[in-house]
Amino acid sequence: MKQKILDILSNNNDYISGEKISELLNISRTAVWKHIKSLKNAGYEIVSVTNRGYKLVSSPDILNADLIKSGLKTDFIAQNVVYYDETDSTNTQAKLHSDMPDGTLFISEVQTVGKGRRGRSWSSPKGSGIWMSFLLKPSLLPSDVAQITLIAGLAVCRALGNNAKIKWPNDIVIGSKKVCGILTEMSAEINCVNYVVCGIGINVNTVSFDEELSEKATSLFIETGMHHKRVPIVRKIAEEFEPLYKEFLESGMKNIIPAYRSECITIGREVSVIYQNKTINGKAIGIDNDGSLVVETADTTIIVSSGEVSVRGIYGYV
Ligand code: BT5
Repeated sequence: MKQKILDILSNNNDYISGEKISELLNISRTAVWKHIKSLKNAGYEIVSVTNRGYKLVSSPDILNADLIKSGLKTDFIAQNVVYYDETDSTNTQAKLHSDMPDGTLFISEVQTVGKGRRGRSWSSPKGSGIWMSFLLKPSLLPSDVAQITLIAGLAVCRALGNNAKIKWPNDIVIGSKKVCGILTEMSAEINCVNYVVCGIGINVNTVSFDEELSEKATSLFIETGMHHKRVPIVRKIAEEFEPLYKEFLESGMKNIIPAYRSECITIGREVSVIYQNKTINGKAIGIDNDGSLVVETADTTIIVSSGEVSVRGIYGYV
């Protein structure tokens, strides 16, 4: 019932009377008042004016599953949400609960064992970031799964705004620092994918980083000087991700790549590709139609498919 009242208040820009709410929900006005009181206790700022009613002024920055799902414009992405106050890693949890529906979102206030690629760790402090994973069940060949990282990157980039750009394949940067990292994992047989977990970590309101990260990491707060609510960002990512993902499952990357290219800052840069333990220096000259990076070296052109390599700009982190 509390959630229903919240939905009514959220969908109303003006005051709405207690009487109207009690009619809509078929409960007493005292019940309305009690629920409003408990919402206020939970951190919602709701003003009440005699003869006018109630108005929601602001919501607390909590990652509430209902707030994420309510009115979300998706068919299946994040329509089921599993929330943790604390967990080891949302990717690990998604894998443990792979029987949950396609599109399930796992999200946590804090991760104690946040994971990056190849055994690296991901700093996921309490309350200041978005640590989340989508469980996906696509009909894909295992070799095409890495492209989901690219789609998620594009969705995050659009959701973050603030000139966020993609550093191929799995980083989102603002300026020359990393604001988000993506880790896509899968369970597969030789020719078929059982499930995919696409994990997304975003530094939202991080005020400062430990010394080892401060040179290469940034947050939305650091870049904009403003606090950002996390739930609207999570919702926007889900809403941006779903149409891209559907398009990808239907027709591959070809219709997505033009948009991807325009957000990708790696193109045109000198890069150092770490490939099968060898470092190859060259210039990233493009992204081909399946999302691979095209690198021109002194004597040849190599096609580097996502998931195989790390790319570090030779000049600084980007
Ligand atoms: C990544 O790996 O960038 C993938 C990060 C994925 C994190 C999400 S959070 C939700 C889900 N659950 C998980 O357990 N993981 C996913 P990689 O490209 O390997 O980058 C890792 C490197 O980034 C580290 O070695 C650090 O140098 C740096 N790093 C660690 N924490 C960071 C942070 N919060 N912000 C920016 N850089 C960070």
